[in-house]
Amino acid sequence: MSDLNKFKRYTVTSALPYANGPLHIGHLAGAYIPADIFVRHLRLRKKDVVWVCGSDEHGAAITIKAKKEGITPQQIIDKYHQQIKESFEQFGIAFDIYHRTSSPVHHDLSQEFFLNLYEKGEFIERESEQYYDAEFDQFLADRYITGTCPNCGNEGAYGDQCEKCGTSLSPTDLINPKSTLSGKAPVLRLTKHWYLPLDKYQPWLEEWLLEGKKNKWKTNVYGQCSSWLKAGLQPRSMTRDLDWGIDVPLEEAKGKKLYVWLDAPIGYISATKQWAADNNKDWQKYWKRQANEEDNSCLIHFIGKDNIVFHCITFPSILHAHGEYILPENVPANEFLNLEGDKLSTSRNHAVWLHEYLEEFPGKQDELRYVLTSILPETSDSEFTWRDYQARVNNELVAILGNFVNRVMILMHKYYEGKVEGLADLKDEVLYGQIGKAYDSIQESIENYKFRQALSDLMDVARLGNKYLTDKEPWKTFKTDPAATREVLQNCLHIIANLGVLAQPFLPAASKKIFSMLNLTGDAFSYDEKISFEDGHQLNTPELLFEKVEDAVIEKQLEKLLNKAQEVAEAVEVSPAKENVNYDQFSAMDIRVGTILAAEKVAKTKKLLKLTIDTGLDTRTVVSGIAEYFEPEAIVGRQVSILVNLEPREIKGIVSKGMILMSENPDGKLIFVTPGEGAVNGRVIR
Ligand code: B3M
Ligand code: ZN
Repeated sequence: MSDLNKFKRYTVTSALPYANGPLHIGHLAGAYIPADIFVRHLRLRKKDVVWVCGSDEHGAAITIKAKKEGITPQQIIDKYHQQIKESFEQFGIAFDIYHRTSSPVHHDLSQEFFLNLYEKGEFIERESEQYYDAEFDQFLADRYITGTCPNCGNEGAYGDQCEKCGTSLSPTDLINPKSTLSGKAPVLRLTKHWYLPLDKYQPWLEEWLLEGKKNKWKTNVYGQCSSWLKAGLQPRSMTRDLDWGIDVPLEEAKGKKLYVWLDAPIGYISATKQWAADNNKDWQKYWKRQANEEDNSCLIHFIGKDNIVFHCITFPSILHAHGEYILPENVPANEFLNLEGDKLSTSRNHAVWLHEYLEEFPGKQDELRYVLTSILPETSDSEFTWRDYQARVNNELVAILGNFVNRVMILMHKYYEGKVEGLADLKDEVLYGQIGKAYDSIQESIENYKFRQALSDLMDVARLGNKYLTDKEPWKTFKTDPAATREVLQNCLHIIANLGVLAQPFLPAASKKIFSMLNLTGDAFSYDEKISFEDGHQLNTPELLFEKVEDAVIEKQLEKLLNKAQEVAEAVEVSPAKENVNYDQFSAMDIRVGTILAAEKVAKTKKLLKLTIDTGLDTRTVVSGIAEYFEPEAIVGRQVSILVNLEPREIKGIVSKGMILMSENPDGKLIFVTPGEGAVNGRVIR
């Protein structure tokens, strides 16, 4: 049995979704379905476990969405928190609490954390110059400042963006800047931010992560961590000059907010606090180091791969710096789920939305759980297609599991009016042994985060049942050997009951249906509860566990995806065409394939990254205004298109040679213009 068994208590977390849009199948496959299976399993093992989640309600994700919908951040979070919470509930995701980071408990705890680190002198304090409104006593970030766009001359450009030409800006880029509060010209003033010295924690992290977790963590997770450590960690600012978020609890930091990635993971702890208060528990047992190490709780974070750095580097560093908290035992992050050959995308509306699925497929939660569990992106990206959904439901759920249960139930009713006689236990030794093995292997797989394997082992039990029934052919012996016939069918009932038990973490609704058909009561059957039938036990009327998915249903979904893509394409505003150039003008531009070798933030800027590019001609530096959209760590190794003969320009003291070609998605987020597969550094793009 796995390592997990040494713990008395479990604290399980799933990434807090941003309350800025509905949930889709990618979310489910990343951090929710795996955790739901894991937690249901622990509960069946009668473990003490709390599973927390909630809405992440701070950060640019929220304010940008509010701006886009023309409502306040508060309205955005209220709207989507409610919708997300309801979708999770209807889908049957069984969190102990679905909390929110706008709650006072959370604000208090986040400030407490900040102060704790502050008082220990953990933060590095650094100053840089930013615009300030002396009359209103406030720094002017983003929309608090307007001026003339240096790009298109629009006089009403904001401090973060010109809405006319779409250029993204910093306040210091604006010509004739004005405060939107006082209408006056701002002054430059130094502003201070507080940085977490990740470089200082690096030796500790290396020891904890590289030594401690090497053999236990998934290779995709461990690999990402070790490459960041190899690149060397840098201090990271934990405060922002923003108007939405949690106040930095320092007199001298008035108007500043905590960085969203400081407060969000603390959301796990505040959610636990709220749950404990509601349920008469002690939250500290689930989060703090106990006097006796063996009494510590086991902390597991379920997340998607884009959140690995925050859960494996930043948050553990914060917990470590604080000192009183336990650290994650494992972070079984999943890779990404694609949809119909393309990345899931909120902005392109290329997604299967959970609330729409629940509406269009009422009562079919288990079908989606099943399909997504079978294709979980556990070790690499995977893909959802509607045809595959149909095939898995029809050929597996209906044809294997549903069919076995149904055949047995029908025969039991046909031959014996649904009455069990004699035979309380499973009598066939071979079957008995095989089912026992399935119990072991399924649990072992779940505890090692191999949910696809566990599900496949569960289906093997149903296959075993079908084979047993087909081999024994009770319909042929009914007249000639009544005792043997009854034994075969009642052995099958035992297989069904065990399927009911084992299916609980994966297919909770089907498993309830099974118990109800068998007329076995009880809310949840733990693994070690012995299932037996009393003499004279009456079965209930059979009902179908699953229904076939017809072609028309699938075609409708495929059409819907196409229509959505069409709508989005039509809604995107396209800037007017520029004047013609001749061929020579075009070919004068030397555009090549290159690869990003290194990336780092340019000090004292929000938007700039210093990139080191292998252009095939040389290795050179390019300063690019993409820092708001990409984490430096995430783009190293990426192929890009680069204009190599642009005149060198000095930007913030760095000589930039060339320009990376970018475009934007419908939300205005910058995206790379990526060379196609097989592109080679230095080759000309023409
Ligand atoms: N709100 C979700 C995301 O990056 C982010 C997770 C927070 S977990 C503490 O999509
Ligand atoms: Zn402009």
